[in-house]
Amino acid sequence: MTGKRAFITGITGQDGYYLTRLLLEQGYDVHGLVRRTSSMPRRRIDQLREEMPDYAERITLYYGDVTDASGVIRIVMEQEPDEVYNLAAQSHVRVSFDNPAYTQAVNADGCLHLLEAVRLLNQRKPVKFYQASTSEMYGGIPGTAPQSETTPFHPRSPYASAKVAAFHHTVNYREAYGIFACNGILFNHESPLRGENFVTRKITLAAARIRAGLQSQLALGNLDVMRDWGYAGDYVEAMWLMMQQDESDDFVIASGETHSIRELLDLAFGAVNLDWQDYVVIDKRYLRPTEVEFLRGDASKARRVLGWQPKTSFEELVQMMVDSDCQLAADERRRECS
Ligand code: NAP
Ligand code: G4F
Repeated sequence: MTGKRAFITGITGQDGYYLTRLLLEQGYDVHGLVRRTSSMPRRRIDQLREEMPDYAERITLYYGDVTDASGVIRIVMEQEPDEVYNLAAQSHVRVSFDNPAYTQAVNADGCLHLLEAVRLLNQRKPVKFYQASTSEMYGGIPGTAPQSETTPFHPRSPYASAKVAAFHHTVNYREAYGIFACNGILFNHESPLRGENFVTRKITLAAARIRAGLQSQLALGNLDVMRDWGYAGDYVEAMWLMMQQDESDDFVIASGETHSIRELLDLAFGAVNLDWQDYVVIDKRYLRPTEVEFLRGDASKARRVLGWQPKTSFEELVQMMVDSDCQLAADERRRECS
């Protein structure tokens, strides 16, 4: 047991699941912020509690919302965590064009509220802060050179602009108040627990459901983009490693490879012996007013300073997601037939 206490916003999300799992294994007590909704969207945390029954008692959840500064500050001051991970976000880039002000409130102001809480607590005891920054901040940078910590930002969506603001808030609190505050600039990372409206999961789920006879078509947007995709389970290790350093800093976390959506389609549909060209249609609803065409990260600083590198290849990631979605499709089919 480390006896350490972590506070995670966004604990119900994909990364929240993997980070909570890692921290419990490291001996932490994990405290998490959950939003009150009518439908209780806690399936990932419930899954974790079932998978790790001996650790279930060490997860404590609080109702709250990062847009509510008073609530966030009260929880942090009362619980006195050693480490705060701000993963909460309106995390869908396309949706951010429809809800720009809301995205700004959650993704930028939410971070500022957490930083204020950390600044106040830091007057009482040392506390470390992690901000979930993103490769989307590089956005429209021309060319195909890998993006590193020194690449300038060029946000191409309300999501990315808000994340750039949060990035700078984090750096500013580090410089102004001397608090331990770091940015993980994470490139796309996926898993079987990825939200179903992100392109990887949308594709692996569709491949599995089409194979099982549950779906006949897959509607997608822009197929011409390139992304640097990694496995979320590997990437949360980098978050934790950043927080174990003596000095806070900002790190790119990426696989260093880039792949097209067509390659992703080849792999996912190939894994279930189908040809995606027979099923994919283009739907303008999924296009974005401005697009991020090309992402490939240079994580050499993380390798050098943190000793971090990804363990899961792109091919293994897609296979893992297809296998999991085939299982879900089989369960769905059984339910339909019973
Ligand atoms: P996710 O699955 O969409 O999870 C987002 C989490 O934020 C959920 O727990 C969500 O709660 C919570 N949330 C949303 N609005 C909130 C609010 N107003 N107050 C409190 N909580 C709120 O995203 P993810 O993939 O795990 O990503 C985690 C973080 O990393 C996000 O900040 C994302 O922007 C960033 N990021 C992700 C990637 C990636 O490729 N996955 C790459 C770079 C950066 P509900 O369950 O109630 O919706
Ligand atoms: O899977 P996506 O929605 O992820 P995107 O936009 O790259 O954002 C994700 O990664 C970021 C890190 O770079 C995170 F910060 C962010 O929170 C999120 O996790 O889309 C990937 C690409 C885009 O270029 C999109 O235009 O896929 C293209 N795409 C094509 N058809 C589609 C679709 N994306 C989605 N979601 N749905 C489609 O039907």
